[in-house]
Amino acid sequence: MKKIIALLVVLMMVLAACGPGAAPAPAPAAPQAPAEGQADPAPADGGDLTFAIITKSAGNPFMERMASGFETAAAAMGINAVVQHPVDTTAEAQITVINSLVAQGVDGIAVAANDPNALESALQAARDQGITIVTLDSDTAGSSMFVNQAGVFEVAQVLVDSAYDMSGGSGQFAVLSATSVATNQNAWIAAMEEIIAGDSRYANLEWVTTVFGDDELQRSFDETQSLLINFPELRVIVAPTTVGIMAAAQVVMQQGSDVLVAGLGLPSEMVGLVGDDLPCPYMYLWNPIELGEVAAYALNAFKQGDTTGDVGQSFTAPNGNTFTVIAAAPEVGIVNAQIIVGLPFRFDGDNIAEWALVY
Ligand code: RAM
Repeated sequence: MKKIIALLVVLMMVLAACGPGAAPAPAPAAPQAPAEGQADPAPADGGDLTFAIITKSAGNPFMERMASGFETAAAAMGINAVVQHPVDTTAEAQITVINSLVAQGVDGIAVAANDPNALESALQAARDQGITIVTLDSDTAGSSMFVNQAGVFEVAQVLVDSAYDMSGGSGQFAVLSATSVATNQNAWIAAMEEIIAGDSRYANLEWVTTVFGDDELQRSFDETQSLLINFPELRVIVAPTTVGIMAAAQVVMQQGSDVLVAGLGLPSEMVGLVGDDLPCPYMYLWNPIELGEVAAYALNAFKQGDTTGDVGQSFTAPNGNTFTVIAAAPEVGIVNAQIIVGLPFRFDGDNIAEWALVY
């Protein structure tokens, strides 16, 4: 009997080691339920705080995962959460939501900004009411801290290297981005330009154009089709957006094109499109659920006086991770001091199916 139990224990350990959590470092953390018996890190005031998250837009599964992480972390801290998905990826749609949250008197807002500047006065009005503002995913003026999913240059480097590798080191590639004013995509694009200009290894890559699908599926389909028509020599499409990469990979697949697709994709949307002999040999992302969680932790760190958002400060989140505030990077459009959640993680034919179950 003892032998059978010992065997079962070993079997369980092996199975656990094979799960997504054992993916090669740096693996994005899988969402975790709070351990039983673990005290809730309830806010000092007894838990009557309300935090809101404003995503880039409705209908984007990446944004939905991010919002769910925010809700889960807020609930674990005893904080009420409000989720707002604006009608489209515009600043106007977000300003409407910000104004209504100010009227409701929430205590904190985390926003994935659709514009680098246009939200500033609405956010300032919120701050004048004592509402704490952090940005996540995409930064904007008017926030106290940017919760950055991964270092800008780390993301740009994997995008450039994907283009280099998938093109065989030379030839044409194009970028299919989100909106033309999206801070996060523009930061990665600016950093890609710098990386390519600064290394002769990339001298034979030709970046033919950057087009914008506005994180709308139809627009991204249309832009991909135009790329395939306008650039018959194109080798790679790099899409630094989960909406864009899925649209591009689907079009390439439907048309039987040889163009390869690289970029940032949500595993659950990219199953069947990522892997050997598929349009996207591999792609990168981070854990959107964890990103939302960390934004809730950051808002609470402000409320509890654990940080004022000044560069050099550190705070430890309820998940045990310590975040250190680092400087803004205005040269790539990140105007607020920031904390970095993790690193881009690679998904390929070997791990896409298991990660698709997580996010
Ligand atoms: C899309 C959005 C989001 C970005 C991801 C990678 O869902 O544009 O802002 O971070 O892609």
